[in-house]
Amino acid sequence: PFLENVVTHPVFLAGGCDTSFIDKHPELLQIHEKRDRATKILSFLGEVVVNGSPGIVKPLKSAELMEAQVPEVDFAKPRPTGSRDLLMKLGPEGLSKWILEQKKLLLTDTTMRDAHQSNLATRVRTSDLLKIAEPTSYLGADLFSLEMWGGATFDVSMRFLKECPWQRLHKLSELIPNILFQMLLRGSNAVGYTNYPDNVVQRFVEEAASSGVDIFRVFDSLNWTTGMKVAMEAVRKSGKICEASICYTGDITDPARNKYPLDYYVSLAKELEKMGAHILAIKDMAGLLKPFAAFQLVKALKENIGIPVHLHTHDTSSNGSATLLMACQAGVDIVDAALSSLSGLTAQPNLNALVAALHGTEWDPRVNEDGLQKLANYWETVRDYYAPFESGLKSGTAEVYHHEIPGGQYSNYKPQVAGLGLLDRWEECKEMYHKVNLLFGDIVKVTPSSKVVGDMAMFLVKNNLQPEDVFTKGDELTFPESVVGMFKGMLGQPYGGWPGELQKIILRGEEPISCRPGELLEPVDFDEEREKLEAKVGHSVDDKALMSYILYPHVYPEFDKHRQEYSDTSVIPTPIFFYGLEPGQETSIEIEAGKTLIIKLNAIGKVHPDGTRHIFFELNGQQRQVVVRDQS
Ligand code: 3PY
Ligand code: ZN
Repeated sequence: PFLENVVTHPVFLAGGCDTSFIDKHPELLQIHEKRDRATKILSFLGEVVVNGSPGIVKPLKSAELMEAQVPEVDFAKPRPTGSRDLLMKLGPEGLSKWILEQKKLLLTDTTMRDAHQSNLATRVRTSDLLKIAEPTSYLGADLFSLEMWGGATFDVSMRFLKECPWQRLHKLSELIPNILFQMLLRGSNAVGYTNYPDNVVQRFVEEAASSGVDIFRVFDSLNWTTGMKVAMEAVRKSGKICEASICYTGDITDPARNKYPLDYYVSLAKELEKMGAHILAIKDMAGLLKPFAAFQLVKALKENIGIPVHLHTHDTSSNGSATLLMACQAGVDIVDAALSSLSGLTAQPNLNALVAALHGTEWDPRVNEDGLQKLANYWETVRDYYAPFESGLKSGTAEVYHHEIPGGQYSNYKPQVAGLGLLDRWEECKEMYHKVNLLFGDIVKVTPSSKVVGDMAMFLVKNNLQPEDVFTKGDELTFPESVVGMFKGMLGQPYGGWPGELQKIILRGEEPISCRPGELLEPVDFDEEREKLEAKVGHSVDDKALMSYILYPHVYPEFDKHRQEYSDTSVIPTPIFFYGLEPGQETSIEIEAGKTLIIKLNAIGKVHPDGTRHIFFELNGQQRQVVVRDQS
């Protein structure tokens, strides 16, 4: 208010003041900026205190959550060199050869991406990743890679966590410069749920590569290699590692499930090798690859292709560790696992236990076991912060071999089902997922095709329909948009084609496409989109923000609005961010290096007749209040 009074004073406005000292002391204005940020943070905290966090039905008490202990590491010692240093030295082809020469089993730690996507609905926040980043670069230096970006993290970080995914990537790569960073890229769906024009996929890959991603695990949700071409070429062009995936479904050991036999996977792998993959990934997104099947598959792949094989599975059945060990015996080069405290259930098998099991064998990964335990201990405490996002699964379940729901989808499908008021019919929704897969012709189910199966299953349960009803009542039904799009060919072509009669019913006479959807989509005019976005958010945007907007045109502006209203809330500790403060509780928030706000909630005022409340805080010892509308 003081500053406002000064700058609106007639003498000041008439130019009667010598203000040149302000030009010489820019820090004066920074103080104002800092204050402003503090007010915005207080407004956000007031909002959480009064209205809670969106989507959290049963909040925890932040004061009861322990602070996670960051392991002590001697940072004065030089940082150990790691796989990223190797990539710089050898290049992607050289690294691929180096992998093949290793007898030891190489390990990818998925804790920072798929493990929390699968067990905690992708909710792990950047601040929790950053706190453990530097210790990870020392204690995990012998790991082959860290999967820490892509998949659902891009969307969820903006949509729910109000964080910038690019900032996460950038900050992590500064703190962990020695270990390869790996992301999951959904082919022409990039990090979204729909096909994007080719120039968007290309630009996204360029941007991600220059921001710190070293390995791109590319897949197509129907195993349609044509749909992987643009992304794979873009990765190769960026000079990074192109890891192309075969997505595993069905059961090669079950003669009754004969749509996807061993040969199917081997020829797919050969094709991807020809298309320029540096590494082949077996992407077992639902954890359907049983241990003996893993042995057969890996052995056949190693006999038929000349690039390394990297196995990704999920532990939903709790057979995951056995699958990894059998793959190891068959000669797999790299496997994915998660630090013990975030492993298991719908996520990856336990990395620490795997290391212990292989200790002293010919495949001994020779990593810092004690160091990995310390990292796992940190995550054990952090996991408690995210309890409301757990899937509810208490143990492994062989039921996954029946419903085939991917691990990354399971913890999302349940809240979606709950959102439709169908939680009491959860068992039915899982069974319907199975039935819809058969209705669709037994397809590969992974984002986004898995989402379409889920959408259709929920649609049928909600409307009290069975798959057979689609054939008799199809004309009267308004199918979910995602289902119509998929049958139109907008996610590509499934192996064996779509069931013809069903496709006709769903498309109502509209002709499906058989070409690559990207061929039909107009290239995006980036300058035009930038102008649109800048007009929408009222400020200039950089290339990364523009990319976020192009991929998520509705989510990005909401995220930007949050930033303008509340500033960068990713700096707020997770317990406070989700669950707020109790009266009398104090917290400290480092808004930037060396600048900390000490905030205490003093009291929550009564609701005024206009529906607002005053929230009384102490900020660095001074009384402050904010006004919040009570939504209850
Ligand atoms: C994703 O696409 O997010 C996945 O994790 C698929 O398994
Ligand atoms: Zn996965």
